[in-house]
Amino acid sequence: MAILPILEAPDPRLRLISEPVDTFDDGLRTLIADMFETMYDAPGIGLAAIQVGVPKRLLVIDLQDGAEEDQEPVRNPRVFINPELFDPSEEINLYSEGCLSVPEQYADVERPARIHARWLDQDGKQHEEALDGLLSTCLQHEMDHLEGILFIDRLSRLKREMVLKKLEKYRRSRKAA
Ligand code: GNR
Ligand code: NI
Repeated sequence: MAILPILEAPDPRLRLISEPVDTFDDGLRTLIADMFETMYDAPGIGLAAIQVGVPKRLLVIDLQDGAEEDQEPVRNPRVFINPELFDPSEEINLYSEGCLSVPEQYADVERPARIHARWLDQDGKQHEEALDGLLSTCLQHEMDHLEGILFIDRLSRLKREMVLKKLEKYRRSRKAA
């Protein structure tokens, strides 16, 4: 297993549209294991393959409930391959999102509160589920990555420019440290 480097904005590879996965082999299983290791190390609750430079329609999520309350996190690793979203709720949710590719920046993003999803697991088996709460938000955020979209693209231009300015400032402080 390996911790992979995470691409950061404005890396142009984050703008690629990812291609469907068509082979379910050991290479795919190794990539999935490395993505989980990279996500847990970051730490984050989701990771799309393009964030580690692989333009495939593959993402991993683990909300790790309890991780922020000083408890042992409860691990629930989930793999989504070639996911499709449908029947979004009219009700909209506001969540302060972050992204490992836009480090240390957070901003409120509006998304449908509930969504239906269809996807394949690492054995190629199909699943379908109705999702809500943070899982719904996180899956929509990850799906955006497959289309080359970052959460900052969903902010007003003013807010996006503020976040990008703060990201530059954070980068300078990180370099100086
Ligand atoms: O770790 C992450 N946290 C998060 C918080 C709110 C909404 C979405 C996310 S996903 C993010 C990890 C990441 O960048 N995934 O692409
Ligand atoms: Ni992200």
